[in-house]
Amino acid sequence: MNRIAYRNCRIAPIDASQQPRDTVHALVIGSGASIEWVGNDRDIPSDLAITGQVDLGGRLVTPALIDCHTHLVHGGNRASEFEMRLQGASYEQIARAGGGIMSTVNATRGRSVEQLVAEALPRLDAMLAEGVSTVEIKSGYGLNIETEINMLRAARRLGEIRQVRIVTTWLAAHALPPEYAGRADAYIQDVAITGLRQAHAQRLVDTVDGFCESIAFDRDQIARVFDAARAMGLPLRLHAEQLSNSGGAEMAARKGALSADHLEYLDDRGIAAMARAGTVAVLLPGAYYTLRETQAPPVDALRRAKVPIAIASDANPGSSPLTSPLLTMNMACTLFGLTPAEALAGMTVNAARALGLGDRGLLQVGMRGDLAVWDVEHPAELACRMGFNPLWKRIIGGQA
Ligand code: DI6
Ligand code: FE
Repeated sequence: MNRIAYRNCRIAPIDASQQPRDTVHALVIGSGASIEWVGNDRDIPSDLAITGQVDLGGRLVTPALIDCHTHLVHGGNRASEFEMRLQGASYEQIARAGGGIMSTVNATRGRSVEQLVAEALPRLDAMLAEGVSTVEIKSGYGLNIETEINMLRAARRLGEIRQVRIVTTWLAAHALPPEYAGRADAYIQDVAITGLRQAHAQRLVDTVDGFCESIAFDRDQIARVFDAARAMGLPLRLHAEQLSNSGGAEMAARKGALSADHLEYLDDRGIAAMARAGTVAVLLPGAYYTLRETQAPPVDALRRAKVPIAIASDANPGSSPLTSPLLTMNMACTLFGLTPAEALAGMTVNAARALGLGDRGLLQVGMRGDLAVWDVEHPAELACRMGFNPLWKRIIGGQA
């Protein structure tokens, strides 16, 4: 039985009013991968039978980061659309002209699982290098059953070849492919629901998502996918209120969704429904930045309603080519007005909650020993700097 004491560190408080400086902390992690003891370094109980010690040199420790909303697996890139948008084309115009999500679908359909893994790996590695332990990855660039399933196979494979927990999400209701033009209801039935049954039978699906938007699917169509998912016992999330208000967040909350994501156009009804249901608000500043949106999500109203706020990269080739959790935190503060402490909670405890994972995101006894050790004085530095990575070490399940 291994039991490692990680000593001489400072633990970032989730509440920013507490300073991390004064106390020298230690954490003890057993071979069951969970935190068995945490407290003042001087007070480690002598009867804990510690088998090894690691001196963290007074560095700052946070829970390892969690990116709870990504589209990391896909073929190709969309740099040409970046150029088009710089010349004035809008995201919606590009999508309606057959670019956007569909251009990535065309690139993804031709790829094998191995190719999808190889293309996603550098993106995943960029996240891990910044202290990430857990990444959610969605399908949604196949839009046929075979490719949607291949995307989730690739996501599962990534979790086998790197030390990271991958949460997979079925997002076939992401866009309507041209072969179903004018037949969105048939697509929902034939691909989004039938494919979900098949993927679930292969244990490839952890959560189910949809894109509720005028350029994608309406509330009733998404609700049908959600009802099928609920019958399979799968948790729900939703891309909602990103470009307009279509009442998606309210519908998702009523169906008990773990999270509603984007939310720039969320209204009071949606907020109230989310507060009632305990649905997490996942804010995605990378998409807001990339699309140069001007309407920010209603952060103050979410705070007042006590809706938990998570943040995520939304890593995808079009609206958010962002694979840096630290820059995500920076953008959440600068663009949406989160405090650095809210940004950190948004990438740890509240991100875990958005994924329905109760075993991570906090440095408490019983939680997983997933730590990020940083060469910084104060946790606010994590969100303050841009393009600089102060990670010293990632410790996953107690293993450095
Ligand atoms: N909203 C997003 O931000 C991503 N999907 C979605 O529904 C963007 C997908 C893309 O542009 O490729
Ligand atoms: Fe997204």
